[in-house]
Formats: sequence, structure tokens, C-alpha cells
Amino acid sequence: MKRQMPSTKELEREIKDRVKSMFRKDFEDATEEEIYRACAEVVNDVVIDNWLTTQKEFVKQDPKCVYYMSMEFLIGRLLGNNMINMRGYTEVMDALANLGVDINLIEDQEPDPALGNGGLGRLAACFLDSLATLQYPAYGCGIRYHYGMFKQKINDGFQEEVPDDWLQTRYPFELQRSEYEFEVKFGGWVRYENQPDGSTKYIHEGYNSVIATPYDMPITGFDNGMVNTLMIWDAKPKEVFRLASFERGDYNKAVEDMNLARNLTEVLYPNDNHIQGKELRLKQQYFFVSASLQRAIDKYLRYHNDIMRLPEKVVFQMNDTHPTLTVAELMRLLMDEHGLGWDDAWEVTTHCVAYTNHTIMAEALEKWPEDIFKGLLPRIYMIVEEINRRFCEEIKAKFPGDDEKVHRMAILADGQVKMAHMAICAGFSVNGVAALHTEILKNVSLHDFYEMYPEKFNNKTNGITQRRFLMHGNYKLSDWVIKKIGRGWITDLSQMEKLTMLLDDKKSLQQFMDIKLENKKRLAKYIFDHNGIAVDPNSIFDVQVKRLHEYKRQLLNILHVMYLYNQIKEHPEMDFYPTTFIFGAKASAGYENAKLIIKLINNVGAVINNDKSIDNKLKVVFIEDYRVSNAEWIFAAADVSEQISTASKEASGTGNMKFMLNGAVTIGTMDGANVEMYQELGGENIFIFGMSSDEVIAHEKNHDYNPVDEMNKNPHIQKVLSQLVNGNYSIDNPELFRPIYNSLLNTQCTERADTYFVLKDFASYCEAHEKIQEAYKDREKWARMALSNVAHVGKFSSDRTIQEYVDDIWHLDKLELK
Ligand code: TH1
Repeated sequence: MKRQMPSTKELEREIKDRVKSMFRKDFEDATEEEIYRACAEVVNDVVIDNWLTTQKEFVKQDPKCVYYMSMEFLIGRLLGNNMINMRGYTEVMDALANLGVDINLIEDQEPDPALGNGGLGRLAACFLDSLATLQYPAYGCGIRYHYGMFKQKINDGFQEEVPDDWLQTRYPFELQRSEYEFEVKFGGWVRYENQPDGSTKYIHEGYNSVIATPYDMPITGFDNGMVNTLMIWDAKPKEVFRLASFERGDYNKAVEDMNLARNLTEVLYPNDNHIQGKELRLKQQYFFVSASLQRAIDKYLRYHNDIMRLPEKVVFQMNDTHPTLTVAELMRLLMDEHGLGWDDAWEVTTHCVAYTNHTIMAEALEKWPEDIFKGLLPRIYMIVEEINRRFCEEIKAKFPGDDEKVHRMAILADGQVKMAHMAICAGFSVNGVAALHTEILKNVSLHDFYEMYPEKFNNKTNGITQRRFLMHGNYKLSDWVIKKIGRGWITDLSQMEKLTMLLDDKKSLQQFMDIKLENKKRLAKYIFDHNGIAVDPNSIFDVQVKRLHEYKRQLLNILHVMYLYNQIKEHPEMDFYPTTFIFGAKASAGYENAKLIIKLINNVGAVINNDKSIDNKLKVVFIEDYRVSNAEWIFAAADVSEQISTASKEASGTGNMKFMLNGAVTIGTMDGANVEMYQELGGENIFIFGMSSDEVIAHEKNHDYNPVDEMNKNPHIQKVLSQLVNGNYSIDNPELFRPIYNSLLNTQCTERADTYFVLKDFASYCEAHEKIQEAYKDREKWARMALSNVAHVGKFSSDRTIQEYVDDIWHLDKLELK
């Protein structure tokens, strides 16, 4: 039986009782943090009951379930999310209000679990939310990093990284499950013994090992009593006892094991769309893959005896190549631990694993040096060698005489282990994350593989959860939508279509814009409190928030702001609607160009925001520490959404969808899921500019782009570029931004200057912004465009995405819950 949240009255009492029993305090004397913890326990009580019920039904109904394997789960805060999904948010809000407390302050006490970098990690979190809401049995499998994504401080305009100590105090929504611990082994060597039956036994010796302990987090479905599990693994040394008893011979090994366990889950690598080939990262990958597979097989064998039938109950989805060791580790477990021969093990493995590709960026493609790989995972390496040998035979058979092709496609080549090749070779499904991206995979990046296995390739356009990004982040708009079209959209976003009937209703449009204004005021206050900058809620809020990467072209945005500033100074009489340009972005700690772009944005902001002569027409704000929790408020307040990646580079993007859901209008390139937004919206409700992906790809192939030509053609570009290096934005050190200047113009710096075609797209970007200015001045027209975006967002729910994964790839059974 589904357990419901208590009523407001009961909640008031329960929260007070909890404060008393947990902290021996009257409610009036409790701190906000203590009230948060009490609320968390009250909500947890309900969650745990439903969790238990769900897991019992699991055993009873024995459905097929998906294990979503991911190095990242950017779940964000859970208190608010759980209250929404258990249908008790308003009740808790009211209870707290009756007790004289603002729920926002209480939610703000929770650390924001940042176990991911950006889109890829947040996608995994949205998928878990949708799986539970659609009643599909699922496990998320990941790592319990002690330090998640760093906190960003801006000091004198520069980014500083501060460790994110989210586990400093106990996290109330995790449960340690010591009963499901497994050993994971590294290093050593493999000895083999021929058995009397003619088979070979492989014995791993001389290794170091750690114990993997899972922490389970509840993943609640919306209003259905379903609670799935996110298991994140922590490492502990197994040798502590031996160390304590001073078993002398093993003392060194015990110390090694201890250090191994300490380092393994310490910190998330803060690179987005970029690989740092560190051995520790490979260790992290093997660690969580091995532990998760052991738990999955253990669970399967508790209720089944034929391991050959594993694919009927289990599917592993690999979130990018980071968990590709799933392939070889599953082979190892099936052969070495469960006695299958190669062919049987391969049969099972290739029906259990599927792969999602999230990027075509070369620097994100995982390739491990063979010697590191072999030293760390000697048995796994043997298995990879055999997979590769058979795979190369298969290519030769299919394309006789094409040795080049065999070399290009091999898993082991040039002294490297190519993880994507292994994922595609073994996976029964290979999917991209937006229609355009999948086409580029098939026709360009993975063309060889597509020729070999066309049937494996499919598209699954990304999506986002409307429960977090509208209901929680923008409750005003959410309530308004409920008043207008009912509640169906909460679990069926296509129903937003009904809002089209309001597109010509002046009163509704006005209400809609009033809500936007309220949300802009909320953000303006946040900006004032955090940045000390006063922004006008009546100005256009033009927002770009996402990881900082050159391909995402925050540089294009800020260069355009510099250009606008020049225009306004030169033509003070110019008709210009006041605009606030808002940025939020973390740069990977070692990414120098990206960090310099943050500094440029801040310096441009400092000059413009302090220039009284422009009459507050322009403001530039860099929001510090962009993360899931402040993102919700930022999306809710945006008028314009900047989705301006170089066409072909952004596989999908998901921020674009969150803005659309909140009624912002996009300025974007024909890239990633922008293309599909354009198709849903029609050209009148989105501002498209720049080169197409075909044009970009052609220039890259032909090497015929010269940014100097672009500069010479356009005096505005010349002026802006000269201001990068004349001290205009860095009086003390005019050379500060020289590296940015060089990256755009100097061919000696990179293979090709202006790798991401910033100057090439500049003029067309400026034109698109002029159109936005025109459109915004007609307030009613703008309201119609913005509401049109909400009305056509249906496709971009992660509920739709998950249903497609289920229908085409996973074939899961729904869990029945009474
Ligand atoms: C992102 C893609 O850049 C983005 O376009 C997409 O919407 C998102 O994944 C979800 O599909 C990626 N993030 C990473 C992170 C790492 C490596 C590759 C990618 S691709 C660490």
C-alpha cells in the first residue's frame, strides 16, 4: 500500500516532535539546519515505507530491470524533490509557514549533491526520476565521491576552486548497505592452470584490493509510491585487521590497500567533455563497474539458477564510454566466477549491454594506454585482447582486403585501448542523444561502425524532468498551468499543447508575463545578495548558463556584449531595450582558455556595470557557483536562452529544454536538440543563426576557413578584437587577454585559429540579437512567443525519452503497485 504524506496539521506536530527527539530542543530554539534535518526525517519516514513496498513487489513480480551505469549522477537536492514526488510539498510549506519558517531557507540547508559535471550527469538524474515515475524497475550505479564538483568562488574576476565537502555532516537521504559489500581487485598477475576437462582456469594473484560498500539513495516516482534505488559505491580497505595485528609480511601490502581505498572515491574529475587519462580515473571506472555487476548478478542468482538467461531480467546501459569496462568485467565474471565458456559468456554479455554516445569531441574519446590498462587490470586485458582478436576477424570477413579499416576500427591499436570501439562491438544498441547527433555518428564519426552494424544504431533525443525544472523551480508558473489546463502535464508533458488555446488571450498572456516578472525579481534579489549588482527586472534577462567550454562559445556571447557596448557609446540616441546579460559557468580546473574567458566576462562586466553614461542599458552579471539548485531559479527568470554552440559540437544540450519549459525564447545554432526544438516550434518562435553542421564539417574537412578574412570584412569585429589587447578591459595588464586574441587569429597557437568559428558566425549572431530587440519591444508578441515555447515543450520530457529507451532498447516490465 502506498503511504501518503501527512496532512499540514500532522506535519506541524511531527516536525516539532522530530526537532525535540533529534536535538532535544523546542522548535523555537532550533536552527534552520536542525529544522531541515527534522523535515528530512519526516519525509524519509514516508519514503522508506514506499521503498520497502516497492522492493517487495520487485521480488514478487520479478520484472526485467535496467542498471544505468554512470560515473556521474547530478541529482541535486533531494528534500524538495522528494516532497514534490510524495505530493507533500505544499503541506510541508504550509506547516513550516504556520511555524513561522520559510521553506526556501530550510531547503537551502541541504548540501547540493554534485556528483557530476554537467549535462551528462544531470541527464542520468532526470532518467532516474522518469523511470520511477513511469514505474520501471531501475538501479542507478555510480560512485560516492567524497568531494563532488568543486564550489566556484570568483575572486577579482578569476575562478577559484574550493572543495565541495558535501559529506561533512551526515547526508540524510543515503543508507549504507554493508550487507552488499564486494571485493574489487587491481594489479598483480594472472596464472593459468589447465583443467582435466580441457578448459583453462585463470587465477589472479599478487593483487591489491578494496572492499566496495554501497550507499543506497531512494529515487521517488511522482505520486505512485514507486521508489527505485541509486547505489553509489564507496571504497574501504579490507586489510585493516591485518594492519592492526601487525602481520609483518603483509604490512606493505596493507598500507597499499589502505591508500588505494582512500584515493579511489575521493574526488570527481571535474572535466566536462574532455578526458584526462589518469590511472586513478581508470581505477574508479573498474571499481564501480565491478562492484555493480557483482551486486546485479548476486541479486539475479538469488531468485534464478540459469545464468544464461540473465538478459531476460537485466540490461546494463552504459552512459558514455566511462563504464565500458562493463563489457569485459561481465565476461570475466561469467567465465571465471560462474563457469561459462567464451561463446556462452559472449552470448549473454552482448545481449545485456547497450551504449549511449554523448559527444563527437575528439578530446572526450576515451583511449587508455595499453601498458597502464594491462598493469592495472591484467585479467581484463586478456579478455579485451580476445574480444579484439575476434572482432578484427569479423571485420576482415565482412570487408575483405581492407586492412586500413581493420586498423581504424580495432579495439587495440597504436598502443591504446579504444573504449568506444569495445562498447560498439559488444553493445546490442548504440544510440546518440539527438537526431542530428545520431546522424553525424552514422555518417561521419562512427561511419565505419555504422556500415558494419547498421541495426545497432538508433537515436534517443534527450529530455528533462518537468517535476524538478518546473514544479519545483517555478511553482508560480506551474500553478498557473495547472489552473489553465489541469494536472495531466505533470506526468504527460505533451499536454502542454493545450496552452496553445491561450495564445490569443490577452489576459492569459498578461498573467504569464506577470509570473515571469515575479521570477525575474526573485533572481534579481539573488543576484544582489550574491553579487552586489542591482539589475532591473524589467530589462531583458538574456542568459547563458552551462559548463564553460570553447565549443559552447561563451566567447561569442561576451564579444557581442562588447560590440553592443561600443554601439551604445557611439550612438547614445540608439533605440535599445535595456538588457541584462547573465552568465554562469564552471571551467575545469586545468582549462586555461576557459578560465581566462571567465575573467574576461567579469572584467567586461566591471567596466560596463560602472559606466553611468550608458544609462543602465546594459548589465553583465556572472553568477558564482552555477549549480542545480540556483539553476532552477535562473531558468524560471530567463527571457532569452543562449544555445550558441558551433553546429555539430553540442550532441544535444539539455539546458536548452529547461529554458524552453520555463518560457524563455532561444537564440541558437542548428545544433543538437535545438534542431528539434525548431521543428516543434516553427521558425517564428526561435532565433536561429550561424553555420549549419554540414558547413562546419565541410570547412573542417577542407581546411579552408581563415578567421583573418572575417575580421578584415567587419570593422565591428576589428574594434572588439583590438579592445581585447589594448587594455580596455584590463588596464593594469593589457596583455592579459592576449591568449584569447591569439586563439582567434593566430594559426601558430592551435592547428587552426578560431577552432570554433566564433568570428565566422559573429555577424549573423548580431543580426539575430537585433531581431530579439525588435520582438521584445512588442510585449504581446513576445508573450505569445514565450508561451508558445511552453506549449511546444512536450517532446522534451525525459518521460518521453525513457519510454523510447524502454520500447526500443530495454524492454522492461512495469511494476504494478496497488
Ligand atoms: C554532454 C554533451 O556535451 C551534451 O551535449 C549532452 O546534452 C549531455 O552530455 C547529455 O547527453 C556530455 N558530457 C560529457 C561529460 C564527459 C564526457 C563526455 C561528455 S558529453 C566527462
